[in-house]
Amino acid sequence: MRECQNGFMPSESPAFETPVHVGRPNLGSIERFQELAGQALERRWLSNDGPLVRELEARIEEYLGVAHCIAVNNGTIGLEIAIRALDLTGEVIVPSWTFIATAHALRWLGLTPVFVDVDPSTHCLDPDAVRRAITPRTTGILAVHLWGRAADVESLTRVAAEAGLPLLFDAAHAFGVSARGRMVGSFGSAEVFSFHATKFFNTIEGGAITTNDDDLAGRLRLMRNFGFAGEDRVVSDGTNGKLNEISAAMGLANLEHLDSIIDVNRSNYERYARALDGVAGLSILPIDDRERGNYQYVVALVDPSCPVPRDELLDRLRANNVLARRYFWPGAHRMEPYRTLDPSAGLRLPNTEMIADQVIVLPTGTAVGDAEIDVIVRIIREAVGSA
Ligand code: T4K
Repeated sequence: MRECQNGFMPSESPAFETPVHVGRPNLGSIERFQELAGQALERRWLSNDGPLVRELEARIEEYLGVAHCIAVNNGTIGLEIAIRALDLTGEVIVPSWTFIATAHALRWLGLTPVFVDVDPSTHCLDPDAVRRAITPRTTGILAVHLWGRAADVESLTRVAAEAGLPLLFDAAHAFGVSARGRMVGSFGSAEVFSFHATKFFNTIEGGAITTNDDDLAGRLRLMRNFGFAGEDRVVSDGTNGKLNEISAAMGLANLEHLDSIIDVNRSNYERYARALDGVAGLSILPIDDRERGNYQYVVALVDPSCPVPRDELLDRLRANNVLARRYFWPGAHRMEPYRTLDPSAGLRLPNTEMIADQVIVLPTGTAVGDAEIDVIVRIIREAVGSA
């Protein structure tokens, strides 16, 4: 018998023989990927601004309606390059309710993340709380479109403009998502996507920074490649943020199937929402269907009125080989080094603390079919019903 994440021992006969995961990669056409990757191998051009990377960047610019896409080797490096290119220093406002990479990117560069609370109805930064948290030491705002729900871009843009601060978006979850009818990718000074294998659109590892600012785009391109402006001319700080050609091949192959992947995600999301409707104390975080969504996360919220505590329900799922996750528990402010640096941060983050105790992310994506969802729903309903 294996031991589950929370120390719970699985029963002898789990509902699934092989695990059903959160984060199973979506694959477009494997043949198309092999064809494109094969071309790269034959060209013997494998990295450093290759033709597949350029093609991927052009396709993304067109899809998002943004002037510049700078492909990078992962979302975290993308955030770090954008933070450097925007000259952020000192303190930057950021949610604690996000994947740890958002805060860590700041800290890795010697900046101080100042955690601000989120709006419980969207799980994204609360613009009023941001306004109240701005001090003379604040040099920027790093907002997150969590779960692929766009943050309140209008209010955040207004708050940033009033304070004269750059606004950067962590759009790791928000490829293919719109806000106010406009694709995420051209809000704020820049936006940073992750194309990690677990994202609904993936380049294995990868990401992109997008912006409409020509000067900023120039700085971002330089910084992605060690600051090289020519073969032996280095004109700025820089790092190695380059995406390789095999990853770009995966991106191009997956891009051709983007709409059908979103259709599957949406259908999975709706199946869960319908089937779990009415379960006591459990709800699915709604998605604003006036906007385009990618539906890549199915976020179940288990509130205190649910007869089964969240962690017990998670244990029950995991005992049945449903590898659901309690992302992003317990919140960045309760992880190191932030916990030690500011042990009382939770007092200023009541919504984050509440949400962190409620979330279970359920498996979805093209590897999860109707039959699996029906079984997962049955496990949840039985757990709640028998409590
Ligand atoms: N900002 C935000 C808001 C983010 O969510 C992320 C990343 C970033 C920034 C940084 O972007 P990147 O630098 O990563 O591009 C995963 C991903 O590694 C991470 O990219 C993602 N967010 C985060 C939400 O999820 P873990 O620690 O949960 O990964 P892991 O290894 O536990 O895998 C998750 C699930 O996926 C497991 O059930 C296994 C499954 N899986 C995973 C891989 C890689 C597969 O089935 N196949 C696979 O190939 O972080």
